[in-house]
Amino acid sequence: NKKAFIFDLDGVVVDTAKFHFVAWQRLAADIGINFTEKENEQLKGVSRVDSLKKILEWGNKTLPQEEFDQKLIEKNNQYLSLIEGLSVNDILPGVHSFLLDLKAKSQPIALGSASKNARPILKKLGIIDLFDVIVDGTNVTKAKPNPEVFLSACSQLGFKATDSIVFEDSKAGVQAANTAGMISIGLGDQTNLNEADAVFQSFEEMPSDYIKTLLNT
Ligand code: B16
Ligand code: MG
Repeated sequence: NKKAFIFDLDGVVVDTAKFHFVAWQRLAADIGINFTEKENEQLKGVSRVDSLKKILEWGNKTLPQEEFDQKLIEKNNQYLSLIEGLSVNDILPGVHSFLLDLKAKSQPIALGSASKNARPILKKLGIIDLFDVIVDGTNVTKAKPNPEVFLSACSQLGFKATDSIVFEDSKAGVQAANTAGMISIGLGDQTNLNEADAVFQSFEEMPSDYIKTLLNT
């Protein structure tokens, strides 16, 4: 019995949200916008371009196209310097053993992330080889909650959407999985992720035989 196991990256495999936050906050401050942690929550799973659009909207500012593009480059450079030191120790609790358990059971594993930095991050974490398929911000055109990223991952693995399970920390990502007809497992805050089929605070909170449960759904 096999299923396609599809993982979001930021907030599921690794806690990069705090680095995105710092980088966006510096950028916002530069253009005179006060950017809060609560607003950052709404940028989870949202692409880089759309994130900047939202920040400008919240701050009631506009930027000429050239400056907009320049700001995106600055934000990413800032972000890349913040994640420079990422290592195996930054994998979120319970994720590594969960992935290894799936491997031991010969279950297919994919990444479904909006990030354009997904591959270098997985390399830094030392787990890129555990993923059979990687779909990230460099491969998709439609951002979550559009299901493109997850549908592409499951079809590349050769599975039907209804035989796929998505692990997500963002509302938009849970909605994408649901729209695709996949099983959605939320990681994080129950209130924010109430549309998911199941929610856990972290992988450590999952019952030890949860993979078995998922394989029988
Ligand atoms: P980048 P995920 C998303 O990754 C992040 O949650 C989101 O905050 C970020 O803006 C987006 O990737 C784009 O990332 O700037 O690295 O291309 O959660 O879909 O893995
Ligand atoms: Mg995420």
